[in-house]
Amino acid sequence: NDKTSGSRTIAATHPLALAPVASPPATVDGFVREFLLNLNMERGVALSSATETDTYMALAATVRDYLVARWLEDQRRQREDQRKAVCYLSAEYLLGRQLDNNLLASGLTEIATEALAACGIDIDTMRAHEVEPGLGNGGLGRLAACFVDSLATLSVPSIGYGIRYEYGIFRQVFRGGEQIEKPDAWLALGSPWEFRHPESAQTVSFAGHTETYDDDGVIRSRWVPAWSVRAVPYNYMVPGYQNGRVNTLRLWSAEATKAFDLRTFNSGDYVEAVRAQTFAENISKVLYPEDSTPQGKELRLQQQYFFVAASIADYMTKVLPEDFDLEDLPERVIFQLNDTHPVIAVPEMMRVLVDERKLDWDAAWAITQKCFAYTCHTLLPEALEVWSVDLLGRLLPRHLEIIYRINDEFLLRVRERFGDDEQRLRDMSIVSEQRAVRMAYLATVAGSKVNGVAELHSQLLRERVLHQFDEMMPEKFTNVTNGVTPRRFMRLANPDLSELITAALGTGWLTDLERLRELESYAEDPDFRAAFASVKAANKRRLNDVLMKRDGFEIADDHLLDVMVKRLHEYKRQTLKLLHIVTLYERVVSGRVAASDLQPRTFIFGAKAAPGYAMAKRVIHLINAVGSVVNNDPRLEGRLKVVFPPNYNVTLAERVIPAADLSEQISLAGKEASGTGNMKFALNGALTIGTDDGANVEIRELVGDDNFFLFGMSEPEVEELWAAGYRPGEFAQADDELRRALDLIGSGAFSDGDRSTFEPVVSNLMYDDRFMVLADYTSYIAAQERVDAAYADRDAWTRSAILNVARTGFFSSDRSIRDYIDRIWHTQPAR
Ligand code: NTF
Repeated sequence: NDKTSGSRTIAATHPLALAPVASPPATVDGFVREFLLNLNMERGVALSSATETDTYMALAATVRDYLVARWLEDQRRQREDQRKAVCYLSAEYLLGRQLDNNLLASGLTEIATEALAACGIDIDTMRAHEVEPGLGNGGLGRLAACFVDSLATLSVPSIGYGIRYEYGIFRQVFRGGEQIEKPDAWLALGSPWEFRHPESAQTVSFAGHTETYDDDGVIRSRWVPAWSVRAVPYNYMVPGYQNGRVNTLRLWSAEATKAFDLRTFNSGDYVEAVRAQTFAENISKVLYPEDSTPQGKELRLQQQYFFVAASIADYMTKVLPEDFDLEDLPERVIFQLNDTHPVIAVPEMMRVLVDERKLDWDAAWAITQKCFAYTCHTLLPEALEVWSVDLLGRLLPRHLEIIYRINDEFLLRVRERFGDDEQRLRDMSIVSEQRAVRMAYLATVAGSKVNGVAELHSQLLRERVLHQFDEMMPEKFTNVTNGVTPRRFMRLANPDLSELITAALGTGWLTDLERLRELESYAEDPDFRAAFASVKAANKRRLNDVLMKRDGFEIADDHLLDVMVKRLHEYKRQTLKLLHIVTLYERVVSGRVAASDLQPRTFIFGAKAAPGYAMAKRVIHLINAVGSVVNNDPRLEGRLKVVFPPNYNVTLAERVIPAADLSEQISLAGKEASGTGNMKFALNGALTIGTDDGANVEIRELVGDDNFFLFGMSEPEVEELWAAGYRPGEFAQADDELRRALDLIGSGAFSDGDRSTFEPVVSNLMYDDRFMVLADYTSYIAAQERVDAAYADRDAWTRSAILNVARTGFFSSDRSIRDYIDRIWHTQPAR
């Protein structure tokens, strides 16, 4: 096992063997031939007897074949040029389906469509056959996926490192309106996009103890671990958009080590050896389904260390040349920490440099500090990861020692700078008084830069969450506003709009999204508006077809499509949206408003709740309960519909977002770090109703107040109300309709008269309401009335929608990556 074949040099003489095999010809004939080769030679089946899985696998392999030569060439060049590279460390990559994206990137969509048709295969069936890899929870994981797309499109030498979870985010089903979680066996039929490389496996160790030893007169520490697992890499190609560039995403899978087996076999316990195997494989078994609220579970820490230790070892031993001078490491690589999940990489790098490479501590620390940068994705204090000293000491004893030393030296610097301010020292200590390691602090101390993900978020990070760190080292703090890839979320998700834009602007805008500005003048052109409106209408019909087939839901043509899709979390305030729906319903059933006076609306929800998050699950139940009452009450004359398709994922997002008229971004100001769904909606011509939170602030500034429905308290107003003592009941007293809506829910109207089912939701709002739903209700309802009024003038609405598209090119993830390069990474594109 130790004798890998990966690093030996092969002296080839045949001219054909001197370079990678050329890509198959990019013609229909070439594609058909390659496809049949894969089907016959790899799958071992004839076209006449092939199943859908056979043809899908052969198709994927064919697309792969077109990309491989470029991929190998890019790797060769990087070895030759050794340009500074980005190692993006992320515990999540929410990739979405691969086939269409890879066809688009390689410019093969038309050829493949024709080639398959000539083989009697409908390419749409193939698209639908793919199970999306759901290796992420929500925004954070999807952002990582957008970033690897942009990194490749901008030809940035980079590797994405992560975990190949055997089970991704759970599949959500509803039973009696309640969420049930089902395992996501996305690998059941195998994944055609990956290359497994067992010969490049890394060993990752855990537990045991540390000791000192005399190394030729130098006293050194070393770690004597108790057990280890093998980290086996699976490589995925990440093609840039039609630029011939192919980057690598390397996801690690845990397997049992031979050494481990041997030890147990020696003790004669066969069953124990097999159990050990399962134990090892558990590490990459399943994605933790918590979003914005970490689980302090041991297995979770194992996952984190597992993937960063493997990634650092991979980079240091396989990517770096052998004789590399480690002092130059910061000129060669930057490890970007995607939130705190990979922060254990910091002490791991120190361990490698000090214990293994035998650098002295100060030199190692100087290098490490320059090689890491940290992105924070939250403001919720409960979302900042901490690990108990006990757990760390048990699982990673050497890392705990290193963390203590980093902390000691840091606190010395704090003392030097601020004097013996004991309170400050306690506040800033990486290890808290509760004997917990604050991973965000460790990342801030270690990283060369710390960035938030939207202007407001970065500002609040500096002013609140990391205020004392900002006082001490303001030069570390910066902002990089999030972005989304226009390839997936415009070109693929909204082909008709893309065509309309290309007809107006020509090509090139997909990689230069600020060019959407040129659409501003088209907003004044009635013909263009008509064309834009008919694209939206077609997208609604397409969504109708998808939802009809998927869940039996109908989307009426003349309804305003009002969409709230995102994880279920109290701070995001799905209950505020619900209170709006219940208010409209109550107005009609109480006779205060005639159904015929309602603007017809369909409310779409998509949301998964963390399986252990009871309140979030109850809200899901309530949405479904309100839906089944509202959808079936004849008094509404079909003018309000609630549609909650289960299992919202990237694939469904690609259908829902292009059809939306109204985008709901209604978190309490100061709670949503950025949001990225908000960007996708605006870029697809939905108007936003939103608070001044996260990237909403920047969206509103760009599109203008006339094209955005702002409501709710600002972040300073939120703070002020908290400080004054927030009593939600007072808001219910002050607004008659709010009280009626709450009473209706509490009365059991949506639970067959059972008052207890949703009582916890109502009393939580009345007596606790951490996220101030009731305080923002009145302003929200008023804003919704402005929405109805605006929608009544459909042409003016369309004009606003076009201006949303025209003015939000800023939110391309290409721009985000350029900002990372300018402000943090300082890398150059590949040759
Ligand atoms: C999420 N953070 C934030 O809640 C979103 O506002 C943001 O758009 C995305 O990150 C991407 O930056 C998290 O999921 C976590 F884990 F950090 F809380």
